[in-house]
Amino acid sequence: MLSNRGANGIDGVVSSALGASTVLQPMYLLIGDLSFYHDMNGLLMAKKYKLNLTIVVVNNNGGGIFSFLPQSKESKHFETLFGTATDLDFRYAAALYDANYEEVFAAEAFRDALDKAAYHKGLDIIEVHTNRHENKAGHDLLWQKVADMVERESK
Ligand SMILES: Cc1ncc(C[n+]2csc(CCOP(=O)(O)OP(=O)(O)O)c2C)c(N)n1
Repeated sequence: MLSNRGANGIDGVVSSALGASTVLQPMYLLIGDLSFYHDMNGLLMAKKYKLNLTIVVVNNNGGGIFSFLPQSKESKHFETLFGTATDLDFRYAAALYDANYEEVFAAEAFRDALDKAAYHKGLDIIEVHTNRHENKAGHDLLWQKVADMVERESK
């Protein structure tokens, strides 16, 4: 069993996955852009020790989780305090640490990138672009559908 220091917290997620990659292969890390950014320094170990890990960065340009919390209604301060978009282009982080880099916008391209990474030794970073607002709207729609169904069934 491998574990990080707790069930939540964005500290050390990249480093933990790199550590895991040394004892288990193949190894993949699925991570948000802020969590990735928060532990980007950990990538030095991948370069230094030629570690074999595929990182999928779901880049919705900020902390998407907070859109689901009550403070998301505080429009004046929300983006500055919680959304925290970085507008970073992670291809340069990949270049800094000699990682293979792919940027994908669609499911098929994502599958191709995963296939390629499976055959490539070393560090692969696949950046998947998503949209926080569309994600929240999609969840709201699903929740409403479930609520409607439950209501219908309970009558
Ligand atoms: C060390 C630490 N600092 C701050 C937080 C608060 N926090 C929880 S989730 C999160 C943002 C996560 O953003 P991202 O990784 O991009 O994932 P998303 O929510 O967009 O899926 C932050 C800052 C935390 N959990 N741990």
